[in-house]
Amino acid sequence: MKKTLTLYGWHLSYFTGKVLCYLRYKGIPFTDQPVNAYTLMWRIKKETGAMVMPVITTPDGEWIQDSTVIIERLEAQFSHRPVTPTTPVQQFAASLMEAWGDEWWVPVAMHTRWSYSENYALFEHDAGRALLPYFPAFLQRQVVARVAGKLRGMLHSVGVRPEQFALLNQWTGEMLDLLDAHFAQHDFLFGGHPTIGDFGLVGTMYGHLGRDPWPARELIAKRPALQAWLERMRHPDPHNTPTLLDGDQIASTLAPVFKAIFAEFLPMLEGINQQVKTAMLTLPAGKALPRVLADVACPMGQGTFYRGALPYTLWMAQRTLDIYHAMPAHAQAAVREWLSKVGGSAFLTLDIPRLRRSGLRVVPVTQAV
Ligand SMILES: N[C@@H](CCC(=O)N[C@@H](CS)C(=O)NCC(=O)O)C(=O)O
Repeated sequence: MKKTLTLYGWHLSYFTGKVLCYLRYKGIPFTDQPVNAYTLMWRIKKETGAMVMPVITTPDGEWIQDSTVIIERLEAQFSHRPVTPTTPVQQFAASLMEAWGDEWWVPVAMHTRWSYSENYALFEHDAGRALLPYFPAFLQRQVVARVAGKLRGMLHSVGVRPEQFALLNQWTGEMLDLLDAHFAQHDFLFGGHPTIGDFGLVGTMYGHLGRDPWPARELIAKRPALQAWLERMRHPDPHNTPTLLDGDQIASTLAPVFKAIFAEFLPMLEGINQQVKTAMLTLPAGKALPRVLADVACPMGQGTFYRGALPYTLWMAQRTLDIYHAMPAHAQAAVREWLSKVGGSAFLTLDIPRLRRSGLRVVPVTQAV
């Protein structure tokens, strides 16, 4: 039998949902393998350095971790139905949306899953069967309870704190309304087919908002255009040959979304960057930064939201900046012009120390003198 690519992950998982929707859209043959306890805790740990999902194995036996890297690698190999726009503003905006979808939305997903107890039955069922297939249900329940305990233990750090629930709920409702209004006019973020920006955004929407019963009913089903987009992301049409918006345009319905990104996500990146620079003063050369630093305060809607600063998030922003710096001058000018219209000029002034990814962490790259 011809060997295919294998995706190790759970449909419950944020970043597995992202890669799953990508693989389906591209029509790349793959085995959808719910990751079990042995593979997660032993094999993946050994091969990638982190106990994390998703991971893919290639037919050559290579293990690749990190949804962004997985998609980048597969894009280089499978050139049909590309998910990176070819025009500068859309390309830059799609990369930024990937970073925002991956990183900013994590507290929303964690809150809507763990603050509503009716979601637990699905988690217990799916995670139990995945972790310990063929084991008795009572053992599956026990092991899932430990995993759930670990995930609940991360809630405070990502900002899911009771005193912030009202702000988080309000922000989520307003942002989902903006996205619903956009998808009422356009099939995907930048036009007729999904781009890397849509795959970033679907991380939150696939497993957490779209499958968990409370948010699926209370947040998604009430917004039919958003729900229809999610359905297109879940079950892509294999035959359509769509295009993005003409003339490198960004739909006007996304203007308020990008304004929020620059008013909220950008200050978070600046706050993380300050902390990273301070931490680097005492970091031995070649060592990874801690996965989480101290709290960072970020504007969110009408309020201020506090969450742990993840240096990894800067690595995602660095990728977007790299795209800009690799562009020819006329393309950079087009990006700058768009940024100035959506309040994002300061994004280009982010002065991030060069970072290399290592699993879920990042390592400052020591400059040769
Ligand atoms: N940046 C990574 C993040 C992967 C990630 O956070 N995966 C979650 C599940 S959705 C996980 O395994 N977390 C374990 C942990 O944080 O220790 C990616 O894009 O793949």
